[in-house]
Amino acid sequence: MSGVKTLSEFIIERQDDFPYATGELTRLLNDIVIATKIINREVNKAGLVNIIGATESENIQGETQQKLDVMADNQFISALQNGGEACGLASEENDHELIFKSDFAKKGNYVVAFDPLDGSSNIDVNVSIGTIFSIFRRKSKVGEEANLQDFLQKGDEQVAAGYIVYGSSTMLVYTTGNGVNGFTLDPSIGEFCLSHPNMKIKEDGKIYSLNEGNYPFFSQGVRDYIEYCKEDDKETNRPFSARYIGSMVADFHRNLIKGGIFIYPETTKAPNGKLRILYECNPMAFIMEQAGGAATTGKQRIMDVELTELHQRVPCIMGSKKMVEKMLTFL
Ligand code: AHM
Ligand code: MG
Repeated sequence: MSGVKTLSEFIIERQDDFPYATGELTRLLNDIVIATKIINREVNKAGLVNIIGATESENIQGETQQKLDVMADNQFISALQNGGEACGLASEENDHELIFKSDFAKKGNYVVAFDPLDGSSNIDVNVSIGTIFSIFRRKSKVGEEANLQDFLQKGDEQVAAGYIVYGSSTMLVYTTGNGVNGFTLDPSIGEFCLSHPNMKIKEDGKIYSLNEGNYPFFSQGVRDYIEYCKEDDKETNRPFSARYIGSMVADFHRNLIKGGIFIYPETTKAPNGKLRILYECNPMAFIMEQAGGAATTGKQRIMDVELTELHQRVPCIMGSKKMVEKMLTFL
């Protein structure tokens, strides 16, 4: 396979970049990759088998769970539970953190937070969806059971984060704090192959992505910024293009590649916005900053926010540095 670098080869090659280079994080990333390959397989045949549509249950946030959400969640749980590197996990689909009880798992050094299938409203309509993950070193003692505090760490404490976008091709993008690299799944060999080395977001862009239907519920500052995006001004490349898929992973991925800003602000209906910091905003903020972009709540850097709850929400503004800086002048 000359000229092709697989994700497994790349992870091993970069192992020494990790602050704790014992090979555990490498194995943990590999466990995650296996889960995502299975999820990818299921997502790809979603219309053929009885796996699209809603379940009869809701998650703790009152959202109806889709069958694929639950399938993806289960894939992650079993991959991490059996892997031995993680001592616990937290996910969008589980009300509370899941602490692994086996002696084997208690020796694990890491906890993982994830959104197994992001963009649930797009599942049934064949539009891109994604998976997001975030990895921390535990705070609790190795050998004991993990606890909630292991998950309530600031974004700055992440040791790795990534996402998978199930789109026209399936891509995995991740960082361990040494830049961002992207891999495309080659279905013929079942391997993610390095396709986007050292990803960098443009300093400035001309795409803005937000759910403008919420305009009446936005603050005056956000409304003013939207009006700014639509003004006609050749010198600053305006009007910008509006692009909004409704899958954070897909919107983020496009903006990362083309330059742009992704916004999910607070609204009068949702004073902290919609997106959850632990497994949506923090991992994406880590990737965004590592790619040279910026990620803020509008008031502070996302990765500086203190966490007090597992499913805590924060307003989210991330993308090309100059666009984020410009937006902040309106807020
Ligand atoms: P989900 O995790 O339940 O799918 O919700 C998160 C998604 C994001 O992917 C996306 O950015 C946002 O919700 C879209 O929300 P809205 O439909 O309010 O625009
Ligand atoms: Mg989500």
